[in-house]
Amino acid sequence: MMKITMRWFGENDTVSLQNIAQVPVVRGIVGTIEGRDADVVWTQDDFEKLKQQVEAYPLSLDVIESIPISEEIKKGTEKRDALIEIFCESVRNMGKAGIPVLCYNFMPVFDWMRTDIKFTLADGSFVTSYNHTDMLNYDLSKGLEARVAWIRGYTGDEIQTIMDEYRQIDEERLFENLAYFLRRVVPVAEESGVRLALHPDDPPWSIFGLPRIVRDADSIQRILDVVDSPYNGLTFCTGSLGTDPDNNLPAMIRQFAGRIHFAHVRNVELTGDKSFVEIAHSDAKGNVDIPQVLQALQDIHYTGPLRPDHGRMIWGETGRIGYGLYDRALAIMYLYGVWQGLATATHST
Ligand code: DNO
Repeated sequence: MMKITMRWFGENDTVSLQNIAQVPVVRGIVGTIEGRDADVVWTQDDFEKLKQQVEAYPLSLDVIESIPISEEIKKGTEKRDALIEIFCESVRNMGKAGIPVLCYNFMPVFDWMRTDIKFTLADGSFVTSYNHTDMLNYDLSKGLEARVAWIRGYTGDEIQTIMDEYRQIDEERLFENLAYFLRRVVPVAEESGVRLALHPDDPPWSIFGLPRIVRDADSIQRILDVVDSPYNGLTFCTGSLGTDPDNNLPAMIRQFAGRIHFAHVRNVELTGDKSFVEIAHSDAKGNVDIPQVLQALQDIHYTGPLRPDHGRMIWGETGRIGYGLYDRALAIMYLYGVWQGLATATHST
């Protein structure tokens, strides 16, 4: 059986650990310390404190999502070695605290990106959505307001500076910089007993002209091959990879068996070329066939942590879009039910 977990953002989260502990079948927490800059070491004490909070409930702290990676590392500037060492020190401290999986991403500047963070579905619920034309037409000189994914806002001038700095960084350079990072960090992860789980780019294509390189079976395989160690692993995010109709998710899961250390399960409806809205996990309009995804995870004997990813905001719930309690709890019951059904069907044939 995989281990069902839920993401908890810490004491400021509108969803409490008690709320989470009341969702049947949830056994673990995906934790973080919000607002930490990439030049600060996460101490063993930080991790132990988080662990203690979680373990006050019948829950364990299974994953940290995420320790941020400095833009200097992504750009490969001369400042990167010192910053990689800071990252390594945090990984060592995580290992000392006994937390086994670290989810991280290598997306330049922005984390997950949406053009609308309050899209109303036909059922009246709120979700995030992405429209590629809107992204292309966006006038960056206006700046970008703070969003759920990137906590701070950017002025037009700041954006201009960032774009200038990234001008030299094409996909190949970004890949080389990721490879440089992995060659230094994976050995530390091995020694520390912390499995690295790279999150795919969301969405898995270039935005605002910035390169994105964790997109499909080939690009991911190439990254896993840089250091051929189970500690150089993947977060399998169905919502990110599932926005590209060419990605065959069950086949990718089978291909990456042994390297998937964390699963994010979510559904998206494709609304045009490179455009999508998030929908309920069980919604048949979705491009993600969740039963097939879970079947593939069973086929590779996946026993790691799995969490429902973004849910709809329903029943008047407010808070961090995608991360309310109600729809994620519904998703958990759906995922668990499907998983159990598949497992029983496999055993009885
Ligand atoms: C979105 C999340 C991502 C993820 C990071 C991983 O809700 O799945 O933001 O946390 O990209 O580093």
